[in-house]
Amino acid sequence: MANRISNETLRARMMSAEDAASLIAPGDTIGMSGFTGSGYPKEVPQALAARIEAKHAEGTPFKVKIWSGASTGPELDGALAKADGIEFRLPYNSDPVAREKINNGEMNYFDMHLSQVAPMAWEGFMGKMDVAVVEISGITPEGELIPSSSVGNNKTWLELADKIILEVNDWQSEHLNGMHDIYYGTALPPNRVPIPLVKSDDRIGQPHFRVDLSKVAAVVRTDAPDRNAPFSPPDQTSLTIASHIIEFLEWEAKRAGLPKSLLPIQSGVGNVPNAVMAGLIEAPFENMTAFTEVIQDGMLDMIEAGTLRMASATAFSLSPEKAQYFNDNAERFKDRLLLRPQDISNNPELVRRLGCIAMNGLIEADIFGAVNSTHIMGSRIQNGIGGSGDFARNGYVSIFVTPSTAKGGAISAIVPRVAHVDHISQDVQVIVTEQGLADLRGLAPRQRAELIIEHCAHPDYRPMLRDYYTRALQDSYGKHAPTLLNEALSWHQRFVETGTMKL
Ligand code: 0RQ
Repeated sequence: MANRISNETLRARMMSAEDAASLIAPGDTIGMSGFTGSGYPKEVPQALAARIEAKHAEGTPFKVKIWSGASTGPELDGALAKADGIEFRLPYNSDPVAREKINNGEMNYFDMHLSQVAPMAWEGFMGKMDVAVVEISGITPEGELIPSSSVGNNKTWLELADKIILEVNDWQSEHLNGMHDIYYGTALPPNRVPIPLVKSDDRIGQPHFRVDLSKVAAVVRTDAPDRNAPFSPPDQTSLTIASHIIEFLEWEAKRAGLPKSLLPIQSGVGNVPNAVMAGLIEAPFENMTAFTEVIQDGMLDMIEAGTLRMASATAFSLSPEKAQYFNDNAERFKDRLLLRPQDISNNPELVRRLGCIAMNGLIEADIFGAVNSTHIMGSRIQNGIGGSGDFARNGYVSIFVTPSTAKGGAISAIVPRVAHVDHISQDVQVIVTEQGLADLRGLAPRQRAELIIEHCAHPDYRPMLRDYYTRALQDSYGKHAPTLLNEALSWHQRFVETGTMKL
C-alpha cells in the first residue's frame, strides 16, 4: 500500500479520517470528488457526519455546503444528510435521504448543467471553496495525483480549495493510472480558446492532477468499494425501447450516409441505456466510439465484443459484478477508456463538434415534446438535470426514452403539458417509449402532437390525450401550440388528489 503514496512530503501528512475531518469547520464549502457513485471519498465524509452529529447532540449548529461532480454514495451524501449536516448541495443528487431533505424544504439544492459547474465555480459568484476532499488512486513520486474511478470536477476543486484532504483508495485498480486525460487549457472569457479535441479518443491533457503540495493538509488511506448500483437484466419494456432506437439509428445512418462507426454515442444511466448497448452489439455498426458522461456495463460489453473501439467519459457507473470484473481486467481496457474532467466530457463545444447521439431518460414529456427530467408532479425533485442538457441541446440528434407509464400505470409519461421543463421542445428531437418512436425533427407543434400521442402514449391514456387535444384544437386561444390553460396540468392535480391520472 505504501507505494501508492510515492511522494515523501505527502506520505508525512497521512492521518486518520477523524483527524482529517476535524480540519473542516462549520459553514465550510467543501468540494467533494465523486460522480454517479464512483470515485467519491468514503471515510472522511462519514467521520465528518459523526462529528456533526456529536456537535448537534451538544446543541451546537454544524452544517456545510457540498459541491460535487454528480451523485456520490451513502457514505457521503447519505451520511451527511442523515446527520442534518448539509446546508447547500450542488449539482446532482440521487441519494434518497438527501432527496427527502431537499423535498421537505430542509436542504437547499442547486440543480445545474454538469458542464457548467467548474466554469461557474471559477467565476466565483458562489463564494470561495474552503476544503477539497478528493479520492485518488495514488500519488506519484513527484507529488502529482493519480485520479480515481471518476474525474468530475476534481481538477477544479484542487485548484480552488484553500485546503486539500486526499483519500487514497486501495480498492481502486492501479491500472487506472494512465486512463485519464486532464486538460489544463481552460480559461474564462475573454481568454477562452477552442478546446483542441476533434475525435473522441484525442488526448489533450496529462494523466495526473497537479496539486500545490503546501495546500494538502491530510492524506487518508482507504480501501472501500464505490457505490455500484446493482444491475437487473433489462426488462421487456427496456428491450422494446432499445429495439426502436436501434431500428431508428440504422435507418438514420442510411438516410444521412453516416459512417459504419456511426457518431459518438452518449447515453444516460439505467436499464434502457444498457439494453441499447446490448442491441448495438448486434447492429451493423463497427469501430464505434462513445463521447459520454459515464461508462456503464453495456459499454464494457461493447468493447469486449469489438463493436466499441473506445469510450471517453468522466466516470464509471458499473454494477458491483462489472466493477469487480473491471478491477480484475483493467489492464485490458487501458487503451479503450479515457476519463476527463466533466467540463470537457460534457462540453457543449465538443458535443456539437463531434455530433454526439444523445440518449437520455425522462420523467414526462408533453404532446409538443417538451421534457421534464427532474421534477415529479412539478415540485418533487427526483435526481437532477445532470448532463442531459449538455448533450441534448448540442448533439447531432437528441433522443429521450421512457416507459409510457409510471407507478404501475397510475401516471402517464406523456401528458398535455409537462409540470416542469428541463428540455424545451427545440432540444428534443426523438421520443421513444415501448409503444413506439416519434421522430420530431422539422415538425411544427401540431404535427408533433399527432405523432407523440399516436406513437408514444400508452393505450390507456391515448383516448384521453386525443380527447384533450381535439378540444384544444377547437378552443385554444392560439392554434400554433393548442393548449387548454385550465386543463393542461389537471392530470397532475388529479394524481396528487386521487393517486392516479386516470379519470
Ligand atoms: O421511482 O424508484 O420510486 O419507483 O422515477 O424511474 O423508470 O426507474 O427510470 O432510473 O431511468 O430514471 C428521468 C429519473 C429516469 C433519470 C430519470 C419515477 C419512477 C422511479 C426512476 P421509484 P425509472 P430511470 C446521464 C444523464 C436526468 C439526468 C440525466 C434521470 C424513478 O434518467 O435522473 O438524464 N435523468 N442524466 O417511478 C412520477 C413520472 C415518472 C416517475 C419516472 N412520470 N411520474 N414518477 N418516475 N417517471 C446521467 C447523469 O447525468 C449523471
